[in-house]
Amino acid sequence: MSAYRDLLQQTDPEVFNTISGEEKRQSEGIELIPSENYTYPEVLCALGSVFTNKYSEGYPGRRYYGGQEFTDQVEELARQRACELFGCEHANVQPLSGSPMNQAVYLGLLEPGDTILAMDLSHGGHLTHGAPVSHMGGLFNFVRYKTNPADGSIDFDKVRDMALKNKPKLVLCGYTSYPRDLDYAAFKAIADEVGAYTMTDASHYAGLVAGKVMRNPFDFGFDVVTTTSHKSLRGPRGGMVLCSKELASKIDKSVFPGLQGGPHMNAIAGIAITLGKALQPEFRDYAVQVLANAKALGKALMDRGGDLITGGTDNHMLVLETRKSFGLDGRTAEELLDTVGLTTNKQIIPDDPNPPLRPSGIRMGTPAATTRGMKEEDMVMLAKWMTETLKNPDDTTKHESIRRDVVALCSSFPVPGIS
Ligand code: DSN
Repeated sequence: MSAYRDLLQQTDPEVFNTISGEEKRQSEGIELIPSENYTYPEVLCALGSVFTNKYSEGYPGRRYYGGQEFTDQVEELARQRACELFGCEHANVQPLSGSPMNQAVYLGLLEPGDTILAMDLSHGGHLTHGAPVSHMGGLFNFVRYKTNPADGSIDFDKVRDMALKNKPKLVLCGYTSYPRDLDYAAFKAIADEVGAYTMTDASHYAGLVAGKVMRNPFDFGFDVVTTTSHKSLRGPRGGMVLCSKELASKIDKSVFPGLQGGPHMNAIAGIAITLGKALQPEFRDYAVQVLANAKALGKALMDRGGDLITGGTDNHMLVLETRKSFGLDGRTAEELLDTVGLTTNKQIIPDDPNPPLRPSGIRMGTPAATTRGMKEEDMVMLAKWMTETLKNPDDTTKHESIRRDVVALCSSFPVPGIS
């Protein structure tokens, strides 16, 4: 929290207590949700800065309000750093988060009713990739390809057949729950054959692309990459649309004024800081360690009877089939792990016969634990604690003992930004 925490404690102890409670929860537990991370203290500083006071509709050099000397500078820094980091020609850093970021691409490049080819939700696609419950799912015609849950492979002959039959205007890849890398060349070849745009939602793994440990879709000629700025990039909550110069105007108009009003300039300052950090050589070491930790966690879980969807991971994420492995649904597993201080999230698995609030698995990831400095040997401990908890769901004495061990481990790995 900022330098003003004493003031907040005095003036609004109720809100202060929720923040300090959350600080304690984050410090004394281990965050394993793959989409979460601990941002930099410098980003917390930017988020709490006076940029939060400023309205900046428009883009640098072309705003609808006065007083933009410094907002222009910081947004330009964020845009330039994004282009340098991801090797693209244009970056829009204004989307308020992941959903408006993807919506801006669909609405900017396509017409309502157009077809989009995307990954099936239960196989790892995201809600904003056309889930029937989303507005985008109603506005556009999404057709969905699946994966082979045994090894994560995608049958590109089938994807091509779907493309030839449905004539999508956009071929979308990227995911929220899929532990493998993607074959962008194969997606691009199919899109070219049917004259479709190519887009990747790299929100989960953009930090790993930036750290050069996963493939970069722009190396394969992709038109658009979207990414949130938190997750593996470690930034504030926000979104970015990265694209060619050719698409820049359509994308910019779609974000503002098409979909949003004033951007959150405090978050954009935080994004600029985050991208500056990701351009440093140390960020590559971080990305390497995220992957090493995920592999170590996956192996240790499998050694202890855990059944992982696709049999392992090539990225930061693992999906554990808890029903098969431990006879527990994902919600029960999530709740049990919460009691020992290990935070995961319940997760549907490919073609899950069970409902999303009581699915067959949980999802885990290593970006946050790696930010705290944890290494492979710590992942083995986590796997031991997780499997002991899940194998003994009624043994509260064991859970209390594991909880103490988790707190002890956490004390050696402080959370950045929490003193
Ligand atoms: N909520 C994010 C995730 O957990 O993947 C994406 O919206």
